[in-house]
Amino acid sequence: MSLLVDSFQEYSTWRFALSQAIRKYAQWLEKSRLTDGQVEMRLDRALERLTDDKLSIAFVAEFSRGKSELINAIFFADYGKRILPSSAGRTTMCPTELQYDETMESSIRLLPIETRAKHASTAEYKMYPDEWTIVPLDTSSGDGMLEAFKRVCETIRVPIELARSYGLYDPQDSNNNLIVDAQGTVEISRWRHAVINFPHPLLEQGLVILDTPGLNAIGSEPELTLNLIPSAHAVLFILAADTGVTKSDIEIWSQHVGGGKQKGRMVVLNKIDSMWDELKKPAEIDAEIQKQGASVARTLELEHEQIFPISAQKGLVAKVNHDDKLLRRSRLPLLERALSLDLIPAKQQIISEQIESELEGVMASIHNLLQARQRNIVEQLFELRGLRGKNRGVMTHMVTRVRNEKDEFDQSLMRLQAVRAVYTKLNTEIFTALGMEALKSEIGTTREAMLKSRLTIGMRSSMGEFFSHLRSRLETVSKLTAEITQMMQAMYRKFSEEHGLTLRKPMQFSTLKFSKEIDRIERIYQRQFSFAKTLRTEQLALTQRFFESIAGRTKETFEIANRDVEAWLKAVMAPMEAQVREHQIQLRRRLESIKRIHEATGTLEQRISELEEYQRAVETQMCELDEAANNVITVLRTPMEESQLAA
Ligand SMILES: Nc1nc2c(ncn2[C@@H]2O[C@H](COP(=O)(O)OP(=O)(O)OP(=O)(O)O)[C@@H](O)[C@H]2O)c(=O)[nH]1
Ligand SMILES: [Mg+2]
Repeated sequence: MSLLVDSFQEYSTWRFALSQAIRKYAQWLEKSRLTDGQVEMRLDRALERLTDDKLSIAFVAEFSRGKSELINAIFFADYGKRILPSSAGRTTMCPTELQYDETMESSIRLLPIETRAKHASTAEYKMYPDEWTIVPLDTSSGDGMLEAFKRVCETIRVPIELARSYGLYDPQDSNNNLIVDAQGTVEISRWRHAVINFPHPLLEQGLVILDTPGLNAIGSEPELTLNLIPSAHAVLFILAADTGVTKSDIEIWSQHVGGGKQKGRMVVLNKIDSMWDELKKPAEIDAEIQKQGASVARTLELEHEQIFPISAQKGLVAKVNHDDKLLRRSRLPLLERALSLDLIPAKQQIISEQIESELEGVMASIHNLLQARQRNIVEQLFELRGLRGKNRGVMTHMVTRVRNEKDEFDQSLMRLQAVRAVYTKLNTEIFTALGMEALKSEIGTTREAMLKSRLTIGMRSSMGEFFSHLRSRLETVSKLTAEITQMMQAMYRKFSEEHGLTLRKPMQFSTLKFSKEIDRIERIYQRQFSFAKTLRTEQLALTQRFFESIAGRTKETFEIANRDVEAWLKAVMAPMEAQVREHQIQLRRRLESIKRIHEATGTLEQRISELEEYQRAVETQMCELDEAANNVITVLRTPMEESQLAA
């Protein structure tokens, strides 16, 4: 197996070890009765993030550059044959995702092309299984799989008018190379999107592979440009040595891959075997490959090292026949190595930072709680030991003192009630600004305005308004959360100064990542639509379809924002409530034990030794807690063996 496969497996092992450590920590908390709903929720979120973690790799290129062949060579050589159909001319007709979701049977789900006539994005259609044609997949037979996979390539002939209304045929587009036959029909893909679900070991571990069709199809499916390609962790852009860099290659590169500015974007120069001329010396051939690589780098404005010359076909053949010499010659292992070095450590770092920030708060609040408990015991012991050999007068004085302390604390609790009321009010305001209902109505209004307008200018202004409304909603949320942070900070300070509670400063909620996402969506929209004044039918159809994808993507963004802000709201309030509860209990206990000693219903020494025993128990708890927490942190911060990756 390749290095990429190995290091991906290692990454999965790490994720599993981390889940185990978090589970152990959670179990310990439960055993020690230190959890509450809020803590549980946050630990669950971290665990969910780990199990749902996906690694997606997209293969993007003009048709026939060898995308499908390269996927076969990197991932599916162990089937001993070509699993994804790959042949001359257009083969992959629609975007194809390969993944494994264990809640679904092995199958190919195909979304009919007719759905393009409706205003819904593929992402939305994914929520309605009945809209898809399902082809069962028999994974025990390689031939059976191959047959089933061919369905993805099916085409139909439709009248030009229909193709135009789907946004698939535009006579004025110079990249358009659909041929109209005598009956006035053109050949288009039968499907709009395909999802292949089967339990391949890598897919089981969360790998998602995206195979795409050439420029025509990429440009007409906004879901790809807006969502699937930008969100892929790695994008491999493929050129072919026999065709060189064509105009449409460059268009795909700059419009859809994003010009290589993002991390994890790689350029593959495929089919170098077309340069393996028997009459030339190996050194000469190498020099030619070098030269072409350098020329590609110049054209795309990249460093030479960023271009990977390979032969996918020879790589696949070499793997199937266990021919090491040919495999080396195909240079496929060099690409795989670069991909794993580029991709997996970065992915691990992202997820470990996310999990750490999620857990940090939980761990600190539990730690502080136990520490407060310890401090309380120390104070009580000090108090009680001081009573040894004292007369009743001193004890009466003591009872009064503790009672006063309790009264003062109760006063503060009243003030906390008032803060809670304001907090609830601000909560409501946040969800009004960020709520899905509000977003849906923004989308509705914009959609209507767009349908009415046939002029670019009208369309532009309604889109512009849409984005600026979304931004101002996020700004409102930002202001409201800042207000809450300030209020909570004041409350935290008060409780720590007046009652000795230790609370971590509440963290500020940031809407930055959401407004960045909105900016990103708007940028893609602007890059795509620099049309003339009046829109032609197919441009209109495309813009409207594009809007549906934008709407879908913003809905997703808002859903995440809602979830995040909800978790944050709990995280600022819950630790304080837990500590306040704890402090209340301790004060009551203290008062009771002093009262009992005062009324001579219990003895001082008995109470002292009870407390000492409790102190030892809490100390042990603290040690256990630190151990469980440290264990999680250690796993979290263990980067995958660099040496292994570099091997
Ligand atoms: N000589 C040579 N041919 C290759 C190589 N890789 C792919 N091919 C051939 O190129 C043709 C296209 O390959 P595909 O894998 O179907 O290309 P694709 O990019 O998936 O094309 P579409 O699905 O049509 O968008 C097929 O005939 C392959 O056999 C290679 O490394 N060397
Ligand atoms: Mg293909």
